[in-house]
Amino acid sequence: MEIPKSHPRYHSLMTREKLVEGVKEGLAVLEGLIAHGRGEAFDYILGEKSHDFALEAERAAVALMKLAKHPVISVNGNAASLVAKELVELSKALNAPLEVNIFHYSKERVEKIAKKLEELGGTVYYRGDAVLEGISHARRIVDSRGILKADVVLVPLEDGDRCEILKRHGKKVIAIDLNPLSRTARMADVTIVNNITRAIPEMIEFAKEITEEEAEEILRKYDNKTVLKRAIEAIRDHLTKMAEDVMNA
Ligand code: PTJ
Repeated sequence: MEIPKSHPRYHSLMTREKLVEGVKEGLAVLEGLIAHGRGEAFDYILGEKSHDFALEAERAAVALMKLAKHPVISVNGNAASLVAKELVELSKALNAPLEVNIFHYSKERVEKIAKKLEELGGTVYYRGDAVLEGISHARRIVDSRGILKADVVLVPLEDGDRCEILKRHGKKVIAIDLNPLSRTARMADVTIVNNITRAIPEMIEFAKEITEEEAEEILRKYDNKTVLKRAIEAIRDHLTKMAEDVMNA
């Protein structure tokens, strides 16, 4: 579909189109469109921008991955449809391999996502030769070289019990989720309340800038509870402003 650049919702519509393409290519599932709609709604009431609390969490996420022994970036259908190229770039910048891990499991889709990332130059794990004990659904299928032995896992765009289980396995979890109220957002060690389409490019820049020394300092000062609180307050403040704008119009 041709979307004119002058359209007031150009970026949002282009992102939608990417996801629709992802479904057509067999990378994402139809449920991914519903999940995206939820994300869009939160993005809207957050003002569709990278807030200071998101940037702070992105810096902490990069710091955590820089200091990790085995950082891994988990990729699902939505993430692969929206930011495949950027995920490969981040993976290289942080020396953190990508692992395909999907909720609505099919071997064919795992391979399609892996192929797309590999074509872009990514190091991708998708052997599925190990199981993460404690999870009953398909996300338990992991790669013994990746999530199984990882000490830090970046999990973009998911809500469910995996974050809790990963933590029970002693791993630190970084979530990217526009919904600060989701279980994953509340349980993660670092929660990036931002659109993945903005968060990953920003993280690539931080990965180039932050030294290991700085990483330690960033983590010493970081408090995820405060970040979550600020995200929820940002929604409240944005809605208050919108209500005032209605009255003043
Ligand atoms: O490819 P699969 O099979 O692994 O399936 C992927 C989906 C996304 C369908 C699956 O993980 C799922 O059902 O996710 P949930 O439980 O709907 O959670 C997705 C979360 O991501 C929600 O809290 C959304 O608000 C959030 N979200 C959606 N789009 C974005 C987003 N967060 C950041 N950026 C987005 N673009």
